[in-house]
Amino acid sequence: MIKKYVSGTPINTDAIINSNEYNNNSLASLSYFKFETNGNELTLSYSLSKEDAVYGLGEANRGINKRGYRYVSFCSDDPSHTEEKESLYGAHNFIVINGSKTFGVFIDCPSKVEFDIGFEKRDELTIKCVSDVSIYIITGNSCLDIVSQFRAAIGQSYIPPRWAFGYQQCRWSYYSAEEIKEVVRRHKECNIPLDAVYMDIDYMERYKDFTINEDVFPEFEKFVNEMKSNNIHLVPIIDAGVKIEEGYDIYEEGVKENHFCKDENGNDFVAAVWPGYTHFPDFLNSATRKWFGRKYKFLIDKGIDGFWNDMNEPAIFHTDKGIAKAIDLLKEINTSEITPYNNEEVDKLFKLKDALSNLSNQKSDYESFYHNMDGKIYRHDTVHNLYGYNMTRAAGEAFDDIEPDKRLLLFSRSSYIGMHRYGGIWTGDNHSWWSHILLSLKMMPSLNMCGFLYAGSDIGGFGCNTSRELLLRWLALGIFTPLMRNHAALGTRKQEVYRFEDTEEFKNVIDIRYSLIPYIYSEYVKSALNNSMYFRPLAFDYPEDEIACEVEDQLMLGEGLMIAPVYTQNAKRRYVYLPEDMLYIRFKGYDNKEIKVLEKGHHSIEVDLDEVPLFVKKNHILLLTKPEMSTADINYDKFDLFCYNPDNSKVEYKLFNDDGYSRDYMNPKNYNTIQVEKINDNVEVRAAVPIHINLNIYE
Ligand code: MIG
Repeated sequence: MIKKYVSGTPINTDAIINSNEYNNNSLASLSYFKFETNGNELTLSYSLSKEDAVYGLGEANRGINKRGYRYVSFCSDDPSHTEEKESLYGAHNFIVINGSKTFGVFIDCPSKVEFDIGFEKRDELTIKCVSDVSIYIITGNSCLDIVSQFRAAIGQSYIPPRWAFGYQQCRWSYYSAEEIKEVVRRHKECNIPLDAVYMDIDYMERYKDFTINEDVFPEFEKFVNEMKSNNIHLVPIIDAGVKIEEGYDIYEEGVKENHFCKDENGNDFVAAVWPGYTHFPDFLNSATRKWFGRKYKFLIDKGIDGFWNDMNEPAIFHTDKGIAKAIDLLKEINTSEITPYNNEEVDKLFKLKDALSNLSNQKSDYESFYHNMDGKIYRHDTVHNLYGYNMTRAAGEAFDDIEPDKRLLLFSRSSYIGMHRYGGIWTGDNHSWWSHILLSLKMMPSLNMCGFLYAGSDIGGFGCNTSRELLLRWLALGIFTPLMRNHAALGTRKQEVYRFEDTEEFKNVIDIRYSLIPYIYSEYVKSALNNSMYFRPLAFDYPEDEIACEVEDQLMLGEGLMIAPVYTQNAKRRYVYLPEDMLYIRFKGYDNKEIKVLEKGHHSIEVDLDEVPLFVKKNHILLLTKPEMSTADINYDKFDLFCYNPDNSKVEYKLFNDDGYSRDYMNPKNYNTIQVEKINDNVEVRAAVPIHINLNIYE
C-alpha cells in the first residue's frame, strides 16, 4: 500500500505518475517518522533497530546496505568518486528500511535532500529537506514487494533497442570518421563483437549542440549509414549548454523564443562550459522541452538512433561572478610584499588559489538563475535535481513523435526518479580503480529499485590509466550490465580492447556477453514490464539467510542467475557464498564450459582472467546462443538450454524474441514459451514456437 503525505505546496516533479490520485494526508498523521519543521526546513527521523538495513538511493556511494553514512541528493558533476563523497550525478530519494519494520519512503522533492543513515547517531535515520514536499510511504510484505509497488507508481522503465545490449566502445574523443572506422576495423580484425561506437564532444563544431564538424566528419549521413550497414550504431553526445554565438541557429532561436534560464535581472543566464559561454535551456518548461527535443531530429534524420546526454546537472565551469570574486582577491595582493616575513600576503595568495580552484559548480551560481515552469518562476537551486531529468525527457518525448515505431537508445548523466521512463543512465566519471568495479556493482540493484534498469559504468574506468587485468575483470562484470560500454577520458591510456596483448582473452569474455544476449534481453524486458528488479541484492531473495543478507559483492540477476565477479588485482580465485544449491557454470567460452552442481555454503572458486563464473538457481532455465559479431546476427532459432532440475519439476521460461527495435513489447507474438518436463524418464522440451534446443539437464 502507498500513502502520500503532503506538507506545504510541493513542486510537481512528475516522478510519480497520477500523483493526484492519492489522498493528501497531513504530516501529522505520519506514523513511521517523527517530524520537525524549522522555518522552511523539514526533518524526519526514525529510530533504527539493531537489525535494520537500509537499501536504495540509486546512484549513490558506498554499500548496497546504505546504513552508516550520509548521502546528499544534489546532482553533482564530481569526477572523483572517492569514498567520502556524499553526492554523485543523480538524485534518487527512495529507500527501503528492512528489519524490525519493513517499509519504503520516497521523498519527492526537487531540491537538496539529506539522508543521514546512522552516521551522526548510529541508530538514527534522519532525512532533511524543504518543508514543501510530498512523502510517499510504501508498506508491503517484503523489500521486493515494496519495490514493485513503488515501481508501478513511478511508471514503466525505459526499454532500449536490442542493439543497445551489445558491446559498445567510447572514448573522449574520437576526432574523425577515419578514427572511428579504424576502431571498428580493429575490433573486427580481432573478431571482437561490437554494436556501437560513441561520438564525444569533438564531433561538434566548437562544441555546439546539433552541429557536425564537417572537416573531420564529411558526408556525415553517408558515414552513419555505412557504419549501420556494418551493424555499428554511432551514438553522439549532447551537452546541456547552448553556445552563445551569433549566427548559430539554436542560440538565436532560443533567445528569440525565450527558451533559456534567466538571471536575477531577467537576462538569459550565462555560464561557461565546454563551448565557452553558454545559455542553459529551461528544460523545466514544457515549450522549451518541445523545442529542444525536436532538435535531435537533425541527427536522427542523418540515421542516428542513439544519444547520451551529458553535463546536465547542469555542470558549470565558471560564471563571470565567480571570476570577478577571484579577481577581487587578486587585486588585494601586493606582490612586492610577498616576502618570507609576511604571512598575511601569503594567506591572500592561498585564498586566491582556493577561489580559482573552486570556480566550478558553485552553490552561489546555482542560486542565481531561474526557471519558468509553465508560468511559475523557481530559483534553480530549489528545482536543481530536475534539470538532467527534463533534458532527457525532452529528448524522450520528442522521440515518441519523431520515431513513433522505433526505440532509440537514450541515457543521461544526471537524473531524478521519473527520468527512468525516458532513458537510462551511466554512472559518470569513475576511475580505473579496482574499488570502482565494486562500487558500480553495488549501485546496480539500488538503481533498479528506483526504476533505472538501463545502466552501466564506464568499463575499464574513465579517469587515469587502466591496466589489462583491470579491464578484463571489469568487462567480466560489464557483460551482465544492460549498458556495456568501455569508456575513457581524454589523456588516459587508450583502452580499446585491441590495444592489449592477447586479444583472445578479451574476445572470450565479450563473446560470453553475446551468448547471453537473448537471455539478458528477456530478463530486462520482463523487469521493465513487471516492475521487477533485473539486479537484486542477495538480501532481497534470501531475507532469512543472515549470511546472504550481508553479501555486498555478488548479485542476483533476472529470475534465476547469480553473479560473482572478481574485483581484486592478481586474484586467481574468489570467495563465493551460495545461499542454496546452484548450478555453477565456469564459462571459458561458448564451447568451453565446466558445469557442476555446487552446494549451498562457502566456496572458493578459481577464475582465470578470460573466464566468467555464473550460477544458476534450481528449476530455472538458462538459454545460451552461439556468439556473433553483432546483436543483429544473433540466431534466435537455436539455443543451448541449461537447467538444474534435481526434483524433475516442470519448468518454464519466457524468451522475448521481438524484432529488437519496434515499440510493441507487449505483443504476445514477441515471446516464446519454453517448457522442460520429465515424462516417463525422458526429459522433454517444448517451445510454443518451435526452435532448436540442445538440452543440458542436471539432476
Ligand atoms: O567535462 O564530453 O562524464 O563521459 O567523456 C567532461 C567529455 C565532459 C563528462 C562525461 C564524460 C565525457 C566528458 N564529459
